[in-house]
Amino acid sequence: MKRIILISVLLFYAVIANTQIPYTPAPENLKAREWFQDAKFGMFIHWGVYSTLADGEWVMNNQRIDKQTYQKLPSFFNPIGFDAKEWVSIAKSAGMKYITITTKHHDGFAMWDSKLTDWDIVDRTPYGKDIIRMLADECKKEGIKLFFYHSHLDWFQENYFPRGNTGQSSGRPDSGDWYKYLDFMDGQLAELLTSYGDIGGIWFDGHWDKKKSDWRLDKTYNLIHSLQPACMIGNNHHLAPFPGEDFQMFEKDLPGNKTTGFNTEQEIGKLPFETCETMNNSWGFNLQDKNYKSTKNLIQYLVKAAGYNSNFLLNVGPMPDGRIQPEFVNTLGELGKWMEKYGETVYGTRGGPVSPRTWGVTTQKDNVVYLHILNLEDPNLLIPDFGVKVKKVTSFSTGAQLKYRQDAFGIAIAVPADIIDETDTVIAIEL
Ligand code: FHN
Repeated sequence: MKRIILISVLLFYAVIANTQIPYTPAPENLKAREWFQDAKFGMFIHWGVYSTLADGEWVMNNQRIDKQTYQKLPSFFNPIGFDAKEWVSIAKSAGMKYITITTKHHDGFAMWDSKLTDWDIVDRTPYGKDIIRMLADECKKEGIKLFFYHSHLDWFQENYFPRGNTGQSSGRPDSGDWYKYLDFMDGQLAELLTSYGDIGGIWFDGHWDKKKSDWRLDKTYNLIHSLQPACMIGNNHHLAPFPGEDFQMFEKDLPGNKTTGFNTEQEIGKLPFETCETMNNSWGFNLQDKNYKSTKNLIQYLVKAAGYNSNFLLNVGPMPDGRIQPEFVNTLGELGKWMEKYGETVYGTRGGPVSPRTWGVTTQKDNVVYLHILNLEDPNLLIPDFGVKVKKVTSFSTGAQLKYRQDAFGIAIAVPADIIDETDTVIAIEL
């Protein structure tokens, strides 16, 4: 009898251990999600030793540089122009509320003082300082939330084996212990979440390199949430969200548009959204990439994202000397001026009652719906009725009341020529 009881107890625990407990976000995590959705605009920073080659963050893979050769790069990395204060001030004056920085990109190089490897900025570069520490301190001082981009994919670690679709020319042996790699990754994440204060979120990337592998995401996600329950997890796997995630990102695309080719399987979930985009065509510093997006284009991208109920994370790839290139700084300054005037129609809003159209998008805060007209085709705009009585329609920039009619056919609004702004004509509908 005793034996039967013992076996039953053991069986019970074996079942419990293998049962996945559904993820219930902590109250502080739900609060963080609200904050995130209100914040709307963040700065993405791709920076690493690859910037010395001025050919983007994929240079190790694209130029087929083996690991031995790539290890020369840290000795060229001496960013004496890096000033955390300057970066945070550029982000703040652009109207950005948070920063997401690459702690480790696919080359595996740690931009903080990792105790688990010497493949890091403090141990390998003449600069020898922990830029994550300096940035974290400055962000805290200035009220900017800090998020960490962290690459699952690693072209440097030998235990990242079997290898995935990329990093094939890194010259690593054809053997390695995958679970040791995952332990190492969890260890590095634990360092990042226990030494740099409150972290807004972890922005994973690179899962797509080995989609079929056992990534042990539950363990990693549980670790993050147990160390910092409010820390939001997002994973750029280009799929529908996995359990344990707190936001969903869309790379170079608006939620659901599936225009990039690599996100055809990406279904929209119920989590807060974030769209990320580059200011030229590169994430990491690229000397030859002069395809700078105009201020108008970027404002319209930000506004469209808001209309899709999404944040906008705009990337800069700082130069090897640590400065953000002047072309980006100028454009960000112009975005900041626009946000000073129109921020009210973006911050704290959610996607409005009329879904995105060819003429533009809507956002809403409390009893005000903002029409963002990005491409007006006719002097009168007819929008579908959304079932609430309109009290007043005004031009957001001039305050002038506009003529409108609300009936069974929808809401028709007269848009006079003198309020038209070719970047974004904002109309406020008071309900
Ligand atoms: O390979 C990366 C790329 O370098 C960059 O970090 C972007 C940012 O969204 N994500 C990956 C590609 O999906």
